[in-house]
Amino acid sequence: MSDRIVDVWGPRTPYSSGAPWPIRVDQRLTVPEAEVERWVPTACVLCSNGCGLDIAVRQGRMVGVRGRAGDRVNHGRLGPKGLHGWQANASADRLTQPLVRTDGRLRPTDWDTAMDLVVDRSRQVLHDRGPLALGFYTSGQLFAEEYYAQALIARGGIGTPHLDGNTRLCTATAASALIETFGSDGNPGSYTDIDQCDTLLLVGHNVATTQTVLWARMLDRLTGPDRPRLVVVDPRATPAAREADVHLALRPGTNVALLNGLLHEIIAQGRVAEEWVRAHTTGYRELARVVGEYPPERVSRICGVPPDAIRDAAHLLGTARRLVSTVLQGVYQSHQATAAAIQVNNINLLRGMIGRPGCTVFQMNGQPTAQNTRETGADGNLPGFRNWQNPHHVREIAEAWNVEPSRIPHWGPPTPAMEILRYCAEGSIGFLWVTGTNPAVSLPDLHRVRSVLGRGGLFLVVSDAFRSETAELADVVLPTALWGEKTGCFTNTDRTVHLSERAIDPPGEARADFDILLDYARRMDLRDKDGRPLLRWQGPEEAWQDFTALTRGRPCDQSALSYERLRGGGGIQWPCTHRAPEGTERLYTDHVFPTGTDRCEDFGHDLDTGAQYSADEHRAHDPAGRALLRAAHYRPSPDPVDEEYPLLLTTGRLVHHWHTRTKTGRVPELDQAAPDLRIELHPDDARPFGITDGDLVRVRSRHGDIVGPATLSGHRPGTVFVPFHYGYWDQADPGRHTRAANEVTHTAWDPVSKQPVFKLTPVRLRKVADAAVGGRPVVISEDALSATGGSTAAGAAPAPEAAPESAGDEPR
Ligand SMILES: Nc1nc2c(c(=O)[nH]1)N[C@H]1C(S)=C(S)[C@@H](COP(=O)(O)OP(=O)(O)OC[C@H]3O[C@@H](n4cnc5c(=O)[nH]c(N)nc54)[C@H](O)[C@@H]3O)O[C@H]1N2
Ligand SMILES: Nc1nc2c(c(=O)[nH]1)N[C@H]1C(S)=C(S)[C@@H](COP(=O)(O)OP(=O)(O)OC[C@H]3O[C@@H](n4cnc5c(=O)[nH]c(N)nc54)[C@H](O)[C@@H]3O)O[C@H]1N2
Ligand code: SF4
Ligand SMILES: [Mo]
Repeated sequence: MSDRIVDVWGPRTPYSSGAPWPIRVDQRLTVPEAEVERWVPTACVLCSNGCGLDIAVRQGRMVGVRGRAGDRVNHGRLGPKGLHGWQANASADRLTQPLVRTDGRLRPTDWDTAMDLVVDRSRQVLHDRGPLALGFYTSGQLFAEEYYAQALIARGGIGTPHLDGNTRLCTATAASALIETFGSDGNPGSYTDIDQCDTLLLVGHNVATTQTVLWARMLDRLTGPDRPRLVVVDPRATPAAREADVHLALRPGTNVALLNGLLHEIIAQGRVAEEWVRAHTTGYRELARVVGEYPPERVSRICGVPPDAIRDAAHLLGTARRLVSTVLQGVYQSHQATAAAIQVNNINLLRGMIGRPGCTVFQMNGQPTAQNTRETGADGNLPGFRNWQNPHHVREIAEAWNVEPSRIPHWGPPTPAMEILRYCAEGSIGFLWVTGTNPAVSLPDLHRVRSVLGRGGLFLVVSDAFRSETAELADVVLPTALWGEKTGCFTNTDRTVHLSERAIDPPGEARADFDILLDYARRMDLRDKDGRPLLRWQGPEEAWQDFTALTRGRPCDQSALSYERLRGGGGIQWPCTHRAPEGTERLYTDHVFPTGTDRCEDFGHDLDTGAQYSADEHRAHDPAGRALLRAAHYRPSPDPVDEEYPLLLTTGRLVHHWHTRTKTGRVPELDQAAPDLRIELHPDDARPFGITDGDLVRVRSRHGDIVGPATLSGHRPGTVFVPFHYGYWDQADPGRHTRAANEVTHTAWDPVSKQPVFKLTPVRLRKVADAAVGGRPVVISEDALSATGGSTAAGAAPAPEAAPESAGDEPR
């Protein structure tokens, strides 16, 4: 039996550049293999890596999983969540009946009663106040067919722009960064680029923890014969940072300065691929002018890293022959999210390292199906990566849906999640349907979120498989099927699409979201302009056919990607067309980008203010197929530390838990590995308060506070880290709100992507109790795990010391 609880990445299978990543099949069964009746193909939905796996079924129950040896993503491997997470499906406390609030309490009822109530309220609000009074807040964890149904219902049926996903909290910046640089969403590269690169740059991406199988792939290269060089930009000494040649442990919130510094040095060291840049990009002169103001000494003062470390890192990037860069939440959940993410694109572009084997940037996804939320138009854009400001694009959708173009809201951009919440707070939205997300734990500033979602004038519908903290606030709770209990497709970070087949039945009366949405559309009597039902599908396959037909000719063209093709295979990368029926490994191999005014997904934004450019502004400088080098100056966080709140809180993830733990908290192996909140402090910050390991401490911000045991494993003085996984559903007193990281965070977002800032909250500390008295035990910490992370190859330099925090002439 594989143990990925402690041995998170499993045994090393080193390989060299260009060789195939060796196969290693990870499997976990709770019955003898001979007793397995069926293996049902799917992929893992516990992160954006999308590892191919088969579900073992016996007597109508899941009894295990096995990584698929032939899958292009994982070559058989599974991580801790992939191997164990499926057990949550069988928890005794799954929702099996709809619940409706009567006399202040949620009580079980039948589907007709619940759906009638949902539909009556929708109609009443629609009739009395119009489509703008209805909102939909969805997920990055449903299937493409389900999002497409939501997009059709909200944008084509009801006619509201208020549809967004929790992808707004997750990878809105990935989409923005790709669109602003390349004209369209969709990662250019392929995981096979990791097999071929000679240099890796990880920016704000704790890959060893959050995409364990991807890290296993990187680690197998790092322990192989021709080790790639590794540069890590992260304030914390993550497992990847400990393997790095250069670890730039920057002050949180200073990404733009640091990346400008790297660009400055790449230019100063004469490492620009000048001819390529001239032929395939625009904006070099302005970029060079701006980054010219970021010599290493200045950057060092802003970011708190030694100037030589910046030079060393730039030297590695500048001498790379094949560079893969990755970006995730350390960038996306910061105040200059899009501006910073774009600078990583710029590094690859200045080096001409895009659209070639071993050369790419990954603006990473987090959730398993976030890419589909974006492709189907269930978040801030229109289906098929279409531009809401392009009348031709709107007409294409209107024709496919057979509705008037005026029905589809396109007078302004689709509403981002934080704005939907604001409309709920102000009362202009009176009906909100939440599917597949738990905002009462995952949104910033939970005091506000609870009061908004619990507001009397808001009718709240929640579709979930469990009675989450958000479900507790609902007027109607609809019990849903989970992964493994329904069929649909989803797409990972490197554009690999998998078909996930139903393996078992959902418990009780739980239903697939797809079926619930179809039922809603039918009961709402949503019709096209000829009076025919708007959603005419019998099952998800027909929805998939319609959706993929609508992608024809767009960058995410999946018009040849049928269920049939997806069956039995190892995942197929889009674009998948009749000309490329096997899929497409890499985008932009001809170095032509979808940036033209008539083709692009968006006309772009001012990176400082977020102001949207118009078609005319875009056309005046039509990049016509060139990638855009966009420059940005560093701006200090608008919410800086001060004497009262002298430390910076950054929040994020632990390896054993998934988000608000509705799944992983119900799997004993995962739960026991990390049973409770822990507050990671640097010993220097703990000392003045007499705080030692395990002591109970309070972390307070201007917005709220939390209490938990300290662990003195912090790497950077002045930085506190707290995982955001722990809410209240499994607490003895769920009304005591002192555990979720988002009690402390505040409402602020990136001006371009509108993604909330979760990584930068000024806080102060206080000791509450000694470990012996009130502290709770800290079980498996990630530091203990990293000991198993393979050897550091010879030649790897030690991580440089951080510069003292007090140094610096820069405003903070
Ligand atoms: N185990 C596990 N895996 C997951 C998930 C999970 O919940 N659990 N969730 C999935 C999802 S949806 C997502 S979005 C991904 C997120 O995956 P990651 O982005 O890798 O994870 P995070 O822990 O949110 O943050 C990443 C890193 O950002 C660093 N950071 C903080 N501030 C800064 C800064 O100013 N600059 C830089 N450069 N770095 C900074 C933090 O120290 C942290 O190590 O993980 C996915 N995988
Ligand atoms: N402080 C802080 N906050 C953060 C972050 C951070 O780093 N720090 N990260 C942000 C990010 S990147 C993300 S992605 C979010 C994640 O935040 P959430 O989206 O709130 O996280 P989950 O716990 O995954 O919630 C998913 C819900 O959907 C349910 N569910 C699962 N499958 C299905 C299904 O098929 N159908 C339906 N209807 N329901 C289903 C689950 O039971 C669960 O209640 O959190 C964000 N919040
Ligand atoms: S890396 Fe992600 S997709 Fe792969 S097994 Fe782990 S959680 Fe699942
Ligand atoms: Mo995410």
